[in-house]
Amino acid sequence: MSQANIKKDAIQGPLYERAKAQGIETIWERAVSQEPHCGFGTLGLCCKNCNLGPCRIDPFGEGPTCGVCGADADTISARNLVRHIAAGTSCHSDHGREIAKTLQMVATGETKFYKVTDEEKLKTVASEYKIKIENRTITDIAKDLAEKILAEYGQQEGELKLIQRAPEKQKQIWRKFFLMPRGIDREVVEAMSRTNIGVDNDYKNLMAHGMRVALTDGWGGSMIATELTDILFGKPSPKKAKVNLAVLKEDEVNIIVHGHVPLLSEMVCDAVSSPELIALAKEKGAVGINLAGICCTANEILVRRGFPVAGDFLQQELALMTGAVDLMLVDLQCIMPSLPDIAGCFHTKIVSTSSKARFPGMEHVEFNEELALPIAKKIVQMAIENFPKRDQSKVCIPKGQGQDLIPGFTTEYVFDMLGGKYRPSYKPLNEAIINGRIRGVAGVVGCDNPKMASSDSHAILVKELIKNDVLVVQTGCSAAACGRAGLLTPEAAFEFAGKGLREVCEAVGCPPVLHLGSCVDNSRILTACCEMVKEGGIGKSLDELPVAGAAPEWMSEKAIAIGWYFVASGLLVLFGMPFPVYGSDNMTKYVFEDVAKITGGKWAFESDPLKMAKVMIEHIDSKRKALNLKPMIYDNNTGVAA
Ligand code: SF4
Ligand code: MSK
Repeated sequence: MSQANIKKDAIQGPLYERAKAQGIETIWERAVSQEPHCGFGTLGLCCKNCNLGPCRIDPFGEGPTCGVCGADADTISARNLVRHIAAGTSCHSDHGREIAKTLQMVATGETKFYKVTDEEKLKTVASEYKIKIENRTITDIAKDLAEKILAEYGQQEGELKLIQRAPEKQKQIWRKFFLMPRGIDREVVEAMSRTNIGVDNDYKNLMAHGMRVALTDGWGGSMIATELTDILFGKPSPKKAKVNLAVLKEDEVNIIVHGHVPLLSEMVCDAVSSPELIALAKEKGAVGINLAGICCTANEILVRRGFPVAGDFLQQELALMTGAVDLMLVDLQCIMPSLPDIAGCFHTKIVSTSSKARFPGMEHVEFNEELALPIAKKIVQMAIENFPKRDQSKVCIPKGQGQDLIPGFTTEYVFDMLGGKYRPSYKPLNEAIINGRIRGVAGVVGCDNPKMASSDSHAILVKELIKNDVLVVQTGCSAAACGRAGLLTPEAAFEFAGKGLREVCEAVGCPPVLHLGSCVDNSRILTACCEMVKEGGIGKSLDELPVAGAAPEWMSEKAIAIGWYFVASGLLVLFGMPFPVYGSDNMTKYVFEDVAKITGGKWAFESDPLKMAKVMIEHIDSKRKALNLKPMIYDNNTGVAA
């Protein structure tokens, strides 16, 4: 029952050894200390939803078969899963709400530190919300759009606006099976209500609502976050950048931004180029100010501004172990509460900034949009003032300058990249799939997790996919992992890609692995799939496309929500580890069989990255076969014939 495989990972390296030598505990020790994980929890068989319990079901049928209230394994595991989906959806949707609120403040003049950067995208999205565009100012359009979106969070009836982007068949399925989301907060509140003791006890009915909540995330909260961030800060575009802990500088003030919502980090990007702060840094003995990121804040400032990525989720503690971080500022999501303890071993200051996420042991400087830039400058100044306290004898930064990568691809950029300036279209991509130069498209996304046995699941999986001519799109920490492995460069096509994909990458000069941004930017994968359907020739609906998705090392409830919105949208999703349902035969059957009959989407769990690639490639090939597209040869490392 326990996950005995704690990663002995290349990611750990000398910084981990350093922590161990100094007796500093990191995620790897804590992971081991939790072994064996609770079997009831792993199987989804424990419930603490009321004070009659906590209750647990005996998976071997020798003990209790239901909780005190009579809830059985099906009900308990379904309720738990729906609560995970609701929590993940809440995170992404609340992120979207903060961006919408900022757009509103821009329009009403409550903040002067942000502006509408992408007017064209503002008009496009506003039209989808049926807002009048002609003869109106950008400010008026932005005000209406922000108001309509904020109202949509509490909308009681009707359908979300951006979900109308989906192909007709998906919308018909969602309407037929009552999966179509009405309002964002509404669906999450209903999920919490249904999962109370004595409310919804039918696992199928619970899971239908779970899918409705997940769809609210992908086509609602996350898509809103992506679209409005593009409107405020501009659409990302490909640019040269660097990734890994070597991007920290011995002779500069090192600032790390960590978390998810890019409202403060964008301001920090501006603050670090302020002449007076650079002068102050020099006065304090530094050569300059170096800004880098961790987790999805990193991805946000990477894809829009080209700032380097120091690391992903698993590397947040190791970044502090360099002894070279003068200040790490965090907002919310994926931030380990262990950070202040490690920072305390060095001179590093850690600053929390969100009223929603406070951490014992962290200094708090509360962010607000009205004073966004002054707050960012204050935090940068704190970092500079802290630089002279750095003990250079304790500094240990990995050698090198950081690995090159080209991030910043979007749904829209594919038009320009493949279609050319004068005939923007998805036709070249679809044609490349039809003629077999590209076999299909795979999204490889999500977290990293010390439970995974393989030292680098993301890179192994992605290399196998591109070797077999599958174009890969990425977001989140998975993109950072593959970036570190050198897969996000055009040159990677020559080294790792199959012949067909290599030719396409060579012709357009793009990497075989495209970085689309942060976790909320998984919504770009949905919209890109919609464009592929619209273009025609490779399927009339999302479930017909030769595409597949994977989160090899998922850990967050957000990943569960993301996985479910892709499956509910008709796609195959593989997780490296199962979510907790195996304790219920009915729920297991629901996940593996029943859901496919409803949405056309599928779940699979596989921890071996090469076998994972095999499942994805076979799925893509089955879709190609159904579309009568050219059959492909499968060059596999698993020793299993295709
Ligand atoms: Fe136990 Fe039922 Fe209460 Fe859950 S809801 S803790 S199964 S009594
Ligand atoms: S940051 S959710 S560890 S991808 Fe978006 Fe990384 Fe997973 Fe957090």
